[in-house]
Amino acid sequence: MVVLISGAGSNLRAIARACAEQRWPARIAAVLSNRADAPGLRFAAEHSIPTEVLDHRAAGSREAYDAELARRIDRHAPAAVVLAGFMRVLTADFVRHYEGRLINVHPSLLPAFPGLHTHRRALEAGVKWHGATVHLVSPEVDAGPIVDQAVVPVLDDDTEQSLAERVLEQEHRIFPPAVRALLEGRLQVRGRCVRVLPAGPSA
Ligand code: NHR
Ligand code: GAR
Repeated sequence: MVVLISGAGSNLRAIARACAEQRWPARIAAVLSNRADAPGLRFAAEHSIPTEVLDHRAAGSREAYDAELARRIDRHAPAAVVLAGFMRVLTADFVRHYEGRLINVHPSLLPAFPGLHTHRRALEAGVKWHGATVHLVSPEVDAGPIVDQAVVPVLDDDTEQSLAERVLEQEHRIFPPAVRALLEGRLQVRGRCVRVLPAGPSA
């Protein structure tokens, strides 16, 4: 798989750990970031995972950026492309190229709060429950078939940060098994609905 990041890379770490500990028949071929200063790049380098930076500010257009991104990704011929805190909206052409093998973790209970600043918006909306969603990526942002979700309570004294931490913990719990199911061909997609078939017997 190829993992795309923009930031801390804690979901990248969760996937790398599960992949190693559970001996997935897979490996992270490369980590790509649109930001040279993404802390997640250091984790990858420390674990001998090849890294590449492709700065979106150097590209002439979204189409040009995504075309170059796809070129870099396709060199690895990945079975899955994982968005792990990747902060750039991808063009429809890019998404279609990876249809069925492009997966994202989003920090809200979709379809509530697609897009950015989800924790702030959840607090402002006064919701009592919030969470995380793993979904297959479709051209429309944060609207693809839902693979898994996890719920957390919103507490009276929550801040954006305290809520983000509680959600992130759940992302780390649900994202790796979803990526594994995708890699193992255990996602059955019918329209917007995804059935996750059980894992086979493990060693
Ligand atoms: N691309 C498509 N076509 N479909 C999706 O579902 C996508 C996607 C690209 C990224 C992740 C998503 C999230 O989990 C994701 C899903 C960035 C933005 C955004 O508005 C929105 C959603 C997501 C990621 N980014 C700004 C942009 O102009 C830039 C923000 C920044 O650089 O900080 O691209 O929430
Ligand atoms: C995660 O909460 C992820 O859901 C979110 O950014 C964080 C990345 O953390 N993604 C988005 O907001 C995408 N728009 P990480 O770098 O530690 O995995």
